[in-house]
Amino acid sequence: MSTARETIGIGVVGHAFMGAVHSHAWRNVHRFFETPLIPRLAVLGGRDEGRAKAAAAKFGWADVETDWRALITRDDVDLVDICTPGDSHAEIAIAALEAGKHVLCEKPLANTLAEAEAMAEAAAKARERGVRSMVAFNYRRVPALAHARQLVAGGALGEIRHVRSVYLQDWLSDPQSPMTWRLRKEKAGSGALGDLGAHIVDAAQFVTGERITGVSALTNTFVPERPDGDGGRGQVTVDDTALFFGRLSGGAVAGFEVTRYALGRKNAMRLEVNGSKASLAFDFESMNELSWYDGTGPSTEAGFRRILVTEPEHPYVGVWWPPGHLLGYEHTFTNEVADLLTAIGEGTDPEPSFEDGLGVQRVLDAVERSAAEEARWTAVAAQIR
Ligand code: SOE
Repeated sequence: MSTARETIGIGVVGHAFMGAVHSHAWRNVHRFFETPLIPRLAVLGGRDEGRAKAAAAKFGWADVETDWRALITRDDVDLVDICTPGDSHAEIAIAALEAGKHVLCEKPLANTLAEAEAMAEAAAKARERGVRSMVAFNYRRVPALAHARQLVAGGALGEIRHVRSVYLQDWLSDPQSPMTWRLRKEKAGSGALGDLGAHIVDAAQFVTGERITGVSALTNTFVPERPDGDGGRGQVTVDDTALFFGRLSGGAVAGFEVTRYALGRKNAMRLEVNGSKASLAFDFESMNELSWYDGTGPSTEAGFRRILVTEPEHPYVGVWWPPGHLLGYEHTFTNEVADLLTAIGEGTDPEPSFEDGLGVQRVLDAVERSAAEEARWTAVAAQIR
């Protein structure tokens, strides 16, 4: 491996689940990918100094800051990675971009459409100064989904007719499960819709290369209050589930369902695309596989077959393990930051951009407006670029 690669100072804000998985990615990425830049784990941000220090020691960060404002202006930080709840994304991202720092921001891009618009505008201005930004839709970096996109783009499916995607979890099924920030609108923006729906909207648009142009939606909150952990009860102010269908710009129809109440489904992020020549299907719980049906051959030999997406020719796989030696959730983040470092090093725009994140936000916003009027058909405004 080359020793001449430059380093880039990283500052991560937040050290819970996403902070941990991003830390893992930053630590390892250059050991597998020949990225033009090597991350320097400069500083980890967290409001509680003791907890931030413990996390920094565990994940290998050189220093901590308890105030994100101090973190984003440090000279040893070139890139700010935002792993906080959605209520702080816009403020941190815009300030970091204005301070000349590249930004990676967890999904969904923001809690509101107005915030997402402001972020996309700040990203466009920063781009003119060579400052890059990316929203962290990590499922784009699952090799099987990246491969699915290539198959669609290469015409292997023919004309796309149906897209169906669900994202099912079950961690809220027990009404006694306690409150968390994810159930408070002021913190999380929305519930299953923003947390899980953002992923499948992005995945559907990414794999098909098309845009959702309108939706009709229903949402529901099954358990309106939960134990707050202090002996009291807290109000759940977000959706527990969202169900919506829509049209794609290429003429296909699409159906989506997200929930945190599908008992037995732990992280079932699924996508199926049916075209005029073939169908493909993906399930994150078997993330190294794609199901593939070729509709062009003799019907007597037709049937779904399993493609094990672990060949070195498949996207991202070549730097990892030999065929059949499976990848996991954490690899998607390492693949993601590899793409980001490559774009920054080469002076190109990483994807998905904040504009892409805004596009997803527009769909989520249309879903909420439609659901507020019991599934009224609601158009999704076109992208700004
Ligand atoms: C929780 O529902 C969660 O961690 C999401 O926030 C992530 O984006 C998803 O990858 C797994 O589930």
